[in-house]
Amino acid sequence: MTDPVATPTPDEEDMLFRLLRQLDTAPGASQRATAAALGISLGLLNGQLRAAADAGHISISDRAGPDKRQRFAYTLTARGAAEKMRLTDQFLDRKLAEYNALHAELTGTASGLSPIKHRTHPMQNNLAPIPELYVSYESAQKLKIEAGELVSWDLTPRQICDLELLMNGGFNPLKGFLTEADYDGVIENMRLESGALWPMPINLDVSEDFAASLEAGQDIALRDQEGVILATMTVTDNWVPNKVREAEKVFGADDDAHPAVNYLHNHAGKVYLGGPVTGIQQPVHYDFRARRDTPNELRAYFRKMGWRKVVAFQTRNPLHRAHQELTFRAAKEAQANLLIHPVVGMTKPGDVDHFTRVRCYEAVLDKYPQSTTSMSLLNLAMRMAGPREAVWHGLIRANHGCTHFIVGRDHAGPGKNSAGEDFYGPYDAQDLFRTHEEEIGITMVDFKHMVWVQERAQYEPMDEIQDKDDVTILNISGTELRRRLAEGLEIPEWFSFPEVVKELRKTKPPRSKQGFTVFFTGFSGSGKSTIANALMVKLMEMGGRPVTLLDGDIVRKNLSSELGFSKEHRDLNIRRIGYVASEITKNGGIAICAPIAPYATTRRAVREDIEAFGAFVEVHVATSIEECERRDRKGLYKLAREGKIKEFTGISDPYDVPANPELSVETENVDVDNCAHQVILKLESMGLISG
Ligand code: PPS
Repeated sequence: MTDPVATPTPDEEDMLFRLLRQLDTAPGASQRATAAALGISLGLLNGQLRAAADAGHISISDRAGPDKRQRFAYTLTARGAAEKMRLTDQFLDRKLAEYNALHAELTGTASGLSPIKHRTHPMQNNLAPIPELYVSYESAQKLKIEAGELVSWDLTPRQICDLELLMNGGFNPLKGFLTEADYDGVIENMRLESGALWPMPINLDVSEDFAASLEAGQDIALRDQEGVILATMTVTDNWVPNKVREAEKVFGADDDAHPAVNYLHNHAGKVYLGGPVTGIQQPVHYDFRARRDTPNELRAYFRKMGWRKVVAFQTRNPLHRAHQELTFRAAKEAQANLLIHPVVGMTKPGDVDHFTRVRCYEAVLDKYPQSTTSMSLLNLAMRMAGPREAVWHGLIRANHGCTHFIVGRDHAGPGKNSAGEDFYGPYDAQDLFRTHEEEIGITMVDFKHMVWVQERAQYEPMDEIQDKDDVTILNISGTELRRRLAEGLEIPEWFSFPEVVKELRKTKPPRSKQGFTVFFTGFSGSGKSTIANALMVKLMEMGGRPVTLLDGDIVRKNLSSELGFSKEHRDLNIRRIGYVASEITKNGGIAICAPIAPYATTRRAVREDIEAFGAFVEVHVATSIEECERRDRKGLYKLAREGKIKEFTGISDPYDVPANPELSVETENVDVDNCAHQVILKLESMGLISG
């Protein structure tokens, strides 16, 4: 005979309801805080938790708390969530009955209110709230103080973006940075250990020294760049990844021309940490606050507006007429409302900055029917991983409550590889998305390339044009648009909106009015400083923009006076020069740098920093080491040969000859004036100075 199952008493049900509600709102709170919120003892709470776990209402995972003592996290299971919903209805019905009785007692009449059948139909999946990793406000205040004692990691800009989407549910089902097992699955077959689809490794990459200082299971605080604690993380996994494998599997090739592969090898830390995250607060954004929404805020908005179908448009570029046509068509095809969902976290190096883009989006938004379209900004750090990225974007948009997602031609494409070919086929992203569409939980609205058909004065998908030979097909590529902006040329009305073009022209004045950097590199004594000085004077004579010379020797006397010539110190020295030059470039000035800068990777990093704001002109002063040694103007080569100066470039230290400098100048048998003139001609040909 089986034991009769005891029916719970109303008090027991009430207790269970309050417990589930509390664990749902503050799953990461300490037992003490949970017991206090429920007004019961710790002993009683423990009994309740055990019973709820036995009944399958909650799952318990353990982790070391900030105080390093064992601590548990509680998550409502699907059964627990359903039970909470049932008990909520029951609770509301009871309260209503109590109210009706009171109303009758006080007024002698019925209140007229009748029980509403709450959620008789479960809330539409994409509109119901999704789990976040934040603790309640009260717990966050406490945890913040406790976390102040923890070892902390200062997050990089990319990690801040990742953390924000982890915490607010944008990366649901991730509960933290990937563990090693999850990472392996994601790399190999786009699956977490649980089997769930997830195409992108989301890791906390750190330095070897920091990783070595941690114990297994240790809690760390994650801080933003101002030192604000955003979250704590329990480090369960700590490993050195095989980055070549990651590059090949995730990005399709171990080629530094891919921005994410370059990031992986040249910026990301050598060690990865994995483990669950407890969210304390959102990263602070001072810009466009009203335009930023968490997944749950967007879901609530769609609920409120009654938007049952929403098609999302992902973009990292300003919107032009082709985009508008494409989004109109997508909304019509899906019979859905439209969400313009641009990425404002990190996009492809060299993209139009997000401040300008958002101003452009706002101008275009006026051209959409107001009640059908909305815009929200997504603080995502893109990887430009084409097909995998499209699947990832789909999952993120599904988490944000969207039902449809536009995937166009070359979605999140990184451009050309180092052999000058595309990394991915133009429709690879659509193909991979289609394979996983059901699991992603969002319907793809695929689009072919949109082009302007002059005779019909409208945009049409290229593959739908039947009379290609009889009509004039026009298109302006991103590269062509950049060229027209850089050279101050006309941008036709059929291509973009006057408001957008005006915004773009404001931030992207013609090249001859932008800031830029001339970066000389070469051996000591090659003639860098002499040519740089001559160039400076010539540019000052022309006038128009302030010119600053950051000469190797001068920098080492001022900015880098404490540094020596180890690889680490040289890199630091060059990064400092790069930083100053990028600030000058950003503010419309001309920076001339003349360090040895022997390492190609460091020069590339500086190039990237500067190209975000203006042109970077690398000039290799290609004087041979033999000639430099023969000149030996400072007597240093002699000392280096005698071993009195160690790590001397070209004698006892390496120099990576630039592979693709904008200009290479020979100084043997050519005078300084001529060398400087060659640079001037180069600047003219690049449109940086007017002839
Ligand atoms: S680096 O590698 O770019 O950081 O070097 P840089 O700051 O340009 O070096 C500036 C000058 O330092 C003198 N010097 C040396 N150069 C190379 N190797 C060693 N070990 C070294 N020790 C001192 C050298 O004269 C550099 O001057 P110029 O001629 O300006 O390149």
